[in-house]
Parts: sequence; C-alpha cells; structure tokens
Amino acid sequence: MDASSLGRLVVVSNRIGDLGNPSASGGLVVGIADALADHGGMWLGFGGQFSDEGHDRPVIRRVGGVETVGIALPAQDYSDYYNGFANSVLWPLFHYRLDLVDHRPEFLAAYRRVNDTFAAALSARLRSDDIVWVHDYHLLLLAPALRRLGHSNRIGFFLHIPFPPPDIFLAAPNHEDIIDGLAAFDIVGFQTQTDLDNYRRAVAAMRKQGEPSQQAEPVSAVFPIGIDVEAFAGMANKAADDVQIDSMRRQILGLKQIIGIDRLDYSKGLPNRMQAFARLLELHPDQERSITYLQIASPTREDVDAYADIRGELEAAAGRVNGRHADLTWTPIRYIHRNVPRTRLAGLLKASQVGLVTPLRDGMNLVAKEYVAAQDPSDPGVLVLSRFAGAAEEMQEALIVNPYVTDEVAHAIDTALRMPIDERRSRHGALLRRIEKNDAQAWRNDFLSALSAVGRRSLAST
Ligand code: GDG
Repeated sequence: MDASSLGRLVVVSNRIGDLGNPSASGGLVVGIADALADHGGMWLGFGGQFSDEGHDRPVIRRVGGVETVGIALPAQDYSDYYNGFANSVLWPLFHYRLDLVDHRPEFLAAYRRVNDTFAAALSARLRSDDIVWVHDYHLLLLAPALRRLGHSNRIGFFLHIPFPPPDIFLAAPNHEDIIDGLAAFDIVGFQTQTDLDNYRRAVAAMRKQGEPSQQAEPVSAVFPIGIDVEAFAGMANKAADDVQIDSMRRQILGLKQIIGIDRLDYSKGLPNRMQAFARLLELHPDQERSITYLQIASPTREDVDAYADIRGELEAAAGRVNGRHADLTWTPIRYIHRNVPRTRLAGLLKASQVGLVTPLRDGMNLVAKEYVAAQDPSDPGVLVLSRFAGAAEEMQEALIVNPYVTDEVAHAIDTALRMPIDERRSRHGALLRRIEKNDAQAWRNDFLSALSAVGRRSLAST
C-alpha cells in the first residue's frame, strides 16, 4: 500500500513540536511536520503544563489540517519519568554507559504511569483507521497500553537512539517489559543495522532464558533518519546576510575554522574532542595561529546530575587548552554554551573548513549530515566522523575515527586541514549524493509505507 493512501497520521512523542514555526526547531520537527502536513492528522505529546497546578486539560492547537494535543502531567511524575527513567536510566544504558545509570524505583513507576496517561489521552481521540507513529525511548510501553484499551490500529515505533548489545540491555530493570512492549507494535524501526542486530540478539537471548512472555514478534527494520538537504543548504546560503557571521568571518580572516555543534551531552564525546584538538597543537605546532576551533554546546537536561558534571568537565578542558596555548591575538578554542538560531548554525557550518562529529555513541547524528549539506560543493570542507555515530554506516567517505584514540582524531583533523581540493570535492560529492538519497522524506515515506503494508492485527493475537 502506498503511504499516501492511508488514513490520518497520528504522531506521538515526548514533546510536541512548534508547527507554527517548525524550522526554528530541530530537523526532526520539520520532518514530522511535513509528514503530518501530507496526511493530515494529529501530534500528541506533553504540552509543558503541570496538572497539579490546575492545568488538567490538554492544550489543543490547529495549524492547517494538523492538530497538536499537548497533554498535562503531574510535575513529580514528569520529572521522575523524563529526568528520571528516560534520561537517568534509558539514555545512559542505551548509549552503553552503565556507569552513569541512576535508577530509583519511583522512576520506573512514573514511566509506566506516564505511558498509560499518554495512551488514555490518545485513546479518547483515536479513530479506527488512524495509523500511529510513536517516537523514541520515552514511550517504549505505549503500544501495550493502547492494546489494553482495545485499539487494533497499526502502530509503529522508531527508536532515535542506539539499541545496546544484549549484555548491556539486560541490565535495564524492566528489560522484559521493554521487549514485550515493543512486541505490541506492528513495526519497530532502528537507525542502523547494528541497532537492529542488537535488538534481535536481545530478543533471542531472552527467549533462550525463557524470559519473554511475548507471542508475536513485530516487523523490525532499519530506517536511517535524514535531513532536508536542499532546505538546509538554502539556510546556509541565507546566513550570508547574518551580520554576526559576517563579523565573525572578518575576525577569523585567514584562519581555518574547525567546528563542533552538539547538545551538551556526555554521549557526544566533547572532552575527548577537546583533548584531541590540544594534541593536534602539540603534534603539529605549525598549525598554531592558523586554526581556530568553535564549539557550540547547547544546554540540555540541566536537571540531571550527569549533565552538570559534563558541563564542568568541558569548561575546565576548554580553559586548560586556552590557558596553555592562547596569546594576546589568538584564542584556539571558542566555547559557546548557548542555544544558537538554526539559520546561524547553518552559516557557521558553511564557514568552517573542518566539521568535527566525534560522539562516543550516537543513534545517527544529524549534524554530520547538516555539515555536508551546508558546504559549498566547489570548495567543500572535510567531515571528521566517529565510527560510533550511526551516520558512519552511510558516510564512509568522511574521515572515520575512533573518538577514544586521541592521537588518531588529532591526526585526522590535521589530514582534513591539509586535504587537497580534488580529494575534498570527491569525498564531499559522494557524501552529498548519499544524504540526498537518504533524506528526511525518504525516511518518513519508507517508514510509513512499511507500517501501512503490515496487516492489521487482530487483538486476539496480542
Ligand atoms: C537524537 C539522537 C539522532 C544543536 N544545537 C543547536 C541546535 N542543534 C540541532 C542540530 C541538529 C539537532 O539539534 C541535533 O541532532 P543530533 O542528531 O545531532 O543529536 P540529538 O539531539 O542527540 O538527537 C541522534 C537524532 O535524535 C534524530 O533521530 O540523529 O543520534 O541522539 O539538527 O543542528 N539547533 C539550534 N540551536 C542550537 O544551539 N537551533
């Protein structure tokens, strides 16, 4: 079945995006907004209002043929579910960081309650021919809750973050529930083949131990997320009118700029990256004063302890490198802990000769794709990319590095800075063709076609 012949599309995610101004938000919001605009439908998520402050009713907005439903939650439940189970248990665990897991019993209870609340709010509005697309690790238990309420709609799930190997996954306090929960979806989608393999191995490992109670197994497949390449390139060109970018260009005139753009998250490998930059200055002193490294680290999840720790660590690292190498006329690292408007980000990526994307583990990493999209094809910069970013599966023409090996990253930055134009063009051309082929539209069409192709499940079989 063609995705365009479907009924209403219902998207469910932790937060709803701003459909009035999608391009101000991340690429994901734009991708989902476009899918909703194509099909007409509804986007349901937490609306930001707390029910114990008297805001019990969902906030409903309508933009064109699309309705957003922002539900209210009790403040303590939201915190235990979002800061707690989602971001202090699932996020570190799914990024292979058992050392950072901080589990408390009330977190899991709140996670279950919030998934049930989402299901109840959706249930009241769901039509029988709607197809439902659920996003990410916050809502792993949504499908079983909807099935319990009697809905046999097609329900798909997409995991934006990695799925860890079984030995790590089995450390999740509710790993049986997660596998059972995923089995209640019709399709479970992952970013990479590695994630899909890990999921299938976890199911097999649990079956061997006789653990899962699930009967059915959902269709599982890889759907690498992409960006709208043309729109991002357009934004990068438009940023030429940005006075701040213009003034920055004049200040760094003659210097080659290395750029990193990340949420300030420990999965992004930022301290390792700064160390690699420092090592570059030691190994290649001739690069001093001819390069500058701009790191934008946007604030995120500041109520979670591990995020306060990474912030302190990074500020110390940037201070150390600048203290050691800066002089009156040259600052090696410019570190910005602030949110930057999206058009300006595009312009900064375009104005940089090296893009550094070196997460320790990442579902995909859209910045890698945005960097390629923003380049001038006749004089493109070079992408240095971690082998542990999902994007590395598709982007082998980047300089692929192991982010844990400081000298390897330092060497790759040096290679990128010295790369002849012919090689830069040919690597960039290959990368650009690939991200154009696997763009945001291909991602959502492939997912929705696969979801519409599965047979409707009879509730008796679940
Ligand atoms: C998760 C997965 C997966 C960054 N700083 C600012 C800002 N950004 C934008 C970037 C990019 C987006 O946010 C970040 O996307 P990433 O993919 O790099 O990483 P996560 O946020 O961790 O996203 C990831 C993704 O979901 C999609 O499936 O790729 O692996 O972890 O678009 O440009 N945007 C603005 N200001 C900032 O300061 N406006």
